[in-house]
Amino acid sequence: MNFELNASMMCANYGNLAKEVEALDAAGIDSFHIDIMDGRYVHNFAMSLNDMAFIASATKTPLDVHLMIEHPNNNIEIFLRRLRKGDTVYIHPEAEYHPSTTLKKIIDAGMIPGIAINPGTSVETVIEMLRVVKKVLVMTVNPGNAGQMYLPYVGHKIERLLSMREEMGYRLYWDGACSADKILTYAPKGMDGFVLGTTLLFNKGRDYGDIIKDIRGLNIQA
Ligand code: S6P
Ligand code: MG
Repeated sequence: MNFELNASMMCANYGNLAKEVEALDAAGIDSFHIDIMDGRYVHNFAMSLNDMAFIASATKTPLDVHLMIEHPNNNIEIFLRRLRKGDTVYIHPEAEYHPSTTLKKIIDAGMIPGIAINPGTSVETVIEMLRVVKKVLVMTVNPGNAGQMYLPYVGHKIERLLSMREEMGYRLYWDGACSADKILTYAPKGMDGFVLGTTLLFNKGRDYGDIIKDIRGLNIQA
């Protein structure tokens, strides 16, 4: 079964970020997930511009940039300028007055446009944008931190997003508390990828390659 595994870089060891990028590349991850926070849209500060730019310079693997910032339209160019064609940029529609204007900037810059949908945000409020974006990041925890518990009420929305993905033409990605049982359940239903953080990938005292091999070897029944 074909699904992507994306490494959540806010969970990486910043003592040697170059080594982390190299080890994750060697492990065969499909993209680097970059959580940018501004301390306003979410209470936390995780990664910022220089972290993203360094990772973009250290690998040829795609970046998925998850902007948890207020009004990204005000300064999205400084991010886009440091990315490569084909990288993905997700915005949170609630963080913007005119999210489709911001999405157009992402498209015009040659990046893949995406929206991130918070646990408390309904499909109805973002439905028009589902036709514009190429990727949807469904948040299964509240944005702001790694290491949180999965919020089960999101399951109903995930089923709806899965059922609409072909007609609307987007790919669907899981972000938050991703465990093996979630991959076993949702990969066969058509989830296109999973962001891996502290739950499955980081701080395990195990080689990333072995962990990724174990995940790809899960007995997933179609
Ligand atoms: C949360 C962020 C996520 C986390 C990731 C961590 O605001 O968008 O990308 O970094 O979910 O994974 P885990 O397994 O620690 O929940
Ligand atoms: Mg994220």
